[in-house]
Amino acid sequence: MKTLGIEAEPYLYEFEPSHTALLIIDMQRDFLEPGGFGEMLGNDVSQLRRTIAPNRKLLTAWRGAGLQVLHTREGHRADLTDLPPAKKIRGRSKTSIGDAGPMGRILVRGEAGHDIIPELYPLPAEPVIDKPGKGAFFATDLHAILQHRGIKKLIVTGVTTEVCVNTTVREANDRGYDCLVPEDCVGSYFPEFQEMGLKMIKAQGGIFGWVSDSGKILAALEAASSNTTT
Ligand code: TIU
Repeated sequence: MKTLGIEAEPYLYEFEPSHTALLIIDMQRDFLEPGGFGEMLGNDVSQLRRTIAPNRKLLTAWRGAGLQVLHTREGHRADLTDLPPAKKIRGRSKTSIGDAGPMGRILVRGEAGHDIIPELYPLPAEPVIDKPGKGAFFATDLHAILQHRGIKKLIVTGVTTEVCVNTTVREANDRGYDCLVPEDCVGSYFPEFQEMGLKMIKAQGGIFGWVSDSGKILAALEAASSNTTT
């Protein structure tokens, strides 16, 4: 496939599909499912759950086009040796990371709540990046994997818009990747952070990246596949 264009803000996002990966951030049961850690903290998970259907559609189309997909999960080792003490006590919540939660130990690798929701479950060939922080590049091998695979651009989706998605887009930008964020595929527990989190990315001529929606990505893929078949 040749270079494609996606209508986006602040301007057209151009990409070569074989050098562009779909990076799905932290679509984990503890953040999205009713009864999980996110809801236990008093958050409205419906604000995140509206992203599941568009992510699924985009993931299906991206896989169908034979393009690269990576997933991330926020969480820690069972012995919590990679959990900064400051992160453990932040929030002064009675229940925190590593404690028994509604779906196993909270944000601990291997526990049910830490895993990715079934609707977007990774295929065996799709790398899953286990990250201890908010950004997907910190203390992970994500950059190395992307380099080995010739990836130059990222479509970044997932949750939450202003926390792990924003931090990852900023980290990616500093490492030379062009990021596009489809707004219907990212979610925040707070509508005002959703709006501002996206504005921050595309402001100042795309200071961190581009913002669009999944329909426009699907349209670009469809146009490319009909061009190659006719
Ligand atoms: N994945 C991610 O964004 N982790 C968070 O802790 N997000 C919150 O919004 N709390």
